[in-house]
Order: sequence, then structure tokens, then C-alpha cells
Amino acid sequence: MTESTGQTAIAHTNIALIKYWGKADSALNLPTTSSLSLTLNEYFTKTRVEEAAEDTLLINDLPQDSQRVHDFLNVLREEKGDFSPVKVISENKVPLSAGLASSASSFAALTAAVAKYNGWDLSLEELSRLARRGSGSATRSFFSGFAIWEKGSNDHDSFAHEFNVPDLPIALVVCKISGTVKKVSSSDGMRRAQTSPDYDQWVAESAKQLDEMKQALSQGDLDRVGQLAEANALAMHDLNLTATDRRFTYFNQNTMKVLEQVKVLREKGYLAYATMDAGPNVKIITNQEQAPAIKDFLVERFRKIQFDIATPGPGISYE
Ligand code: 2P0
Repeated sequence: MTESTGQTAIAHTNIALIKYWGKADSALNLPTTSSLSLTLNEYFTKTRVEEAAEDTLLINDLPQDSQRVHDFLNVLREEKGDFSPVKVISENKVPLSAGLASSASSFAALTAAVAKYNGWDLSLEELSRLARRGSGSATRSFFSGFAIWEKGSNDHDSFAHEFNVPDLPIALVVCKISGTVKKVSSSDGMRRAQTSPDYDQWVAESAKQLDEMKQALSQGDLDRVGQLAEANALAMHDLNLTATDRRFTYFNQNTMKVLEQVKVLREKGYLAYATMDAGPNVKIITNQEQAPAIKDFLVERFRKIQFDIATPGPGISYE
């Protein structure tokens, strides 16, 4: 077998500043809100697709039996034309402990690698639309810097695009609070959050926050970017707490302690705002100049928590 029988794509993960937290259609992964993210340089997935006797999956050298990946390959076959079985070899450089969605970079890299392998000539937007069927957040991992996933209203118009802004020195301090496997999957968490009496209000507020976020990014107003992202994320987590179907939280004691220190940092004059996803970890939004000092401040106070600094990353690439 020659090298040309395989194709490799690299996708970086992304962190939502305006979150996706609820589905209008769970089979098609159509969201209830549009979301906006930052692609990160430090975390990525590299995926190779090769000819094989049957569909198989290897993640970080370990064979996996993923129904989700299997179903997704079949979605691609239905959408773009049949192809023979493939071996998917994935290297995930997204530490699970970072609490960053590895499904975002994984499904983006897989979609791009399969498309290249089959010689499909697709736009980034079409790749994004296809990747949505694997994982919603994957729609946003094809683009460098900021991306907006427009919720759309059907399978054809729900995909992401790049949101171009003047160079912004944004940085994240990623607080790796816990490496334990999350207890509530994103899909289940969203389903439950949507039973909160506050859900419709969050959807309405989110649309306003997205408009304001676009403006703040265009103006390079990082303080406003942080304020909006923190408000959007905290309100998202309130939905989990107020769900009428088995309310829950992703926060643990260390989450609360770090959130408290984010306020202390602000009182000290730092640019520091928090965002959280489907896990206990906190990501602090700041600028590249202040990130090292914020990291040092937290290392002093939380000896058992690891901290990374993440910066804006590139869009999809191929090897
Ligand atoms: C986001 N998250 O916007 C939100 C915020 C987590 C919290 O997208 O069910 O793995 O595969 O579409 O994309 C994580 O959920 O969910 C996520 P599915 P996904 O980044």
C-alpha cells in the first residue's frame, strides 16, 4: 500500500465565548442559538484516514469502538457518496483534563480527512455543515481565530464561518481543575438544561450578547468581550442548576474557588473573566500581556491545579 492511500487533516479545538447549549433538532444537531468561538493554537487533533477492510478507529494508538464515529461515517456516505471502509487513526493533543471539547477538533479533523481522502472539493462552510452531524462544536473548528456558527433553521443553513477581526491579543489561562470523566455528557446536559423555566430567556439574551460580542471584538474591546463571555457562560450553567429534569452542575469546590479568585484578580486591576464548559474547569479570558502574571498568581494559590496559557489558533490544515 502506498502513502497516497491515506490523507491526514489537523483541526484545532475551540472555546465558545457565546455558548451552544441546546438543540432544536437532536438528530441533525441543529442548535437553539448561534454561537461564537475562538480557535486555540495549543490543542488539536490530527486524523489520518486510510483504506481498510472495515471501518475502524484508533485514538492515541488505542482501538476504539465508537458507534458515534461509525454513524458519522455513514452520514458522510449518505451525504456525499459511498466510499469503501476506512481506518481512522487519530492523535488527540487535547488533554482531557483541560476540559476542552475534544469532540470539536476530532470531528472537524475527521470530516476534512475523509473529504480529502475521497477527493471531494468542498468549501470550509460545507465541511462545517457536515461536521455538525458528528458534533455541534466541530462546526467552528475549521476557521482560524474567531468563528460564528449561525444556527440556521435546517440541515442546509446551519454551519459556521470565520469572523474576521483586527489582530486581538486575547489569551486564555486554562485551569485544569479535574481530570475525571464528566458525569453528564454534553448532549444529556443540554437536554436537561432545556427543561429549565429560564431556558427561553437565555436563548433571547444569547442573541443580544452575540450581537454585542461581534461589536466588542470588532472594536478590540477585550474587557467587554470578557464581560459578555462570562455573563453568557454563567447563565448557561444556571440553566443546569434550574433544570426541572434532574438539575445538576458541572462545578466543584475548586471551580468555585477559582471563580472567586477571578473576581479578586479583577479587583486588583487585571483583565480577567471566566468561562466554563461541560466540566469543572475554568478558562480565564485575558490578554497575552497579563496571562503569565495571572497564571503565576493562581499557581501560588492552587498548588494542585495545573495551568496552561492558550492563544488564537489556525484553521484546518492538511499534511
Ligand atoms: C460550546 N459545549 O459551545 C458548548 C458549551 C460545551 C459547553 O459544544 O452534542 O460536544 O456533540 O453537539 O459539541 C460541547 O458539546 O455537543 C459544547 P454535541 P458538543 O462549545
